[in-house]
Amino acid sequence: MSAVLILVPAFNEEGAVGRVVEEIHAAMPGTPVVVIDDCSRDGTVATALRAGAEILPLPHHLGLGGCVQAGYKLAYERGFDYVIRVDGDGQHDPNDIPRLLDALRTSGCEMVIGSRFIEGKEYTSFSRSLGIQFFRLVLRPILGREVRDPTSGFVGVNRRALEVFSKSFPLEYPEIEALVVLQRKRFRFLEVPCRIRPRTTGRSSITPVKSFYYIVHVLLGVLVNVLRLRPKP
Ligand SMILES: Nc1nc2c(ncn2[C@@H]2O[C@H](COP(=O)(O)OP(=O)(O)O)[C@@H](O)[C@H]2O)c(=O)[nH]1
Ligand SMILES: [Mg+2]
Repeated sequence: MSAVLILVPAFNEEGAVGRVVEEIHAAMPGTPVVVIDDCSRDGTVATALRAGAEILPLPHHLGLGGCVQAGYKLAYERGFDYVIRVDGDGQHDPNDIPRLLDALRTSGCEMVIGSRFIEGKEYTSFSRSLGIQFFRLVLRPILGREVRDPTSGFVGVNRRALEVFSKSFPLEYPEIEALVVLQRKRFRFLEVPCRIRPRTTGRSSITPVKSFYYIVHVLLGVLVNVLRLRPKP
C-alpha cells in the first residue's frame, strides 16, 4: 500500500484551519495531516493541533512557496509516495481529495491539479480570472498544451515530483512556476475537476493591489525557468 500525506500550508488561518483538518480526517480517515505553519501570529497552531493535525513549524516566515517546499521536503524524507496539498483557508473541498489521489495513481502523471474550470461555474474573483486567462496564454507555448487553472494550489504530486520539488521550488507564488519546473523535467500533469469555495475568514495573499506585483514576479520566475529549459551548449 502506498503512503499518502496531506499537507496544509497556513498563515494566520485560525478561523478556517481547524475545520479544514476535520474535513480532511472525515474524507481520508487514517491519513496523516501536516499543517505547515508559516509563523502565524494568531491561534493557527493551537487550532490545528486541537483538530488532530501534526505541525511543521517554520522558524522564519517564508511565504507560500517556501512553506509548501518545507512540507515537500518533510514528505520526501519520510518516504511518502503521494502528497496532496490542501490550503488552510477552507477554499479547497477535502471531499475532492480521493478523486485527485485516484487520478494520480491511475494516470501515472507526476502531478494532478484540482481545476475549477473543467466542470460548471466556480467562484473566482474578477482580477483572479483575468490573471488566470493571462497565464493560460503565457504557459501555452511553454507547456505545449493548455492548462485551464494554472493558479490552483489544490495539487497532488507523486514521489518523482516530490523529489524534484523538495530540491527546487519557487519561493513566493509557486503554482505557475512549478508547472514550468515540471516541463523542464518532461513530467506530465493532469487536471481534475474540483470545487473551489469562497474564503469565509482570513485574507488572500493576492489582493487587487498586489496583483500587479504578482504578475511581474511570476513572469520573471517563468522567464528564468524557460531560460533553464534550453539545452546547455
Ligand atoms: N497569504 C499568505 N498565505 C500563506 C503564506 N504562507 C502560507 N500561506 C497559506 O497558503 C494558502 C494559500 O494562500 P491564499 O492567500 O489563500 O492564496 P489564494 O487562495 O491563491 O488567494 C493559505 O492556506 C495560506 O494560509 C503567506 O506568506 N501568505
Ligand atoms: Mg486561498
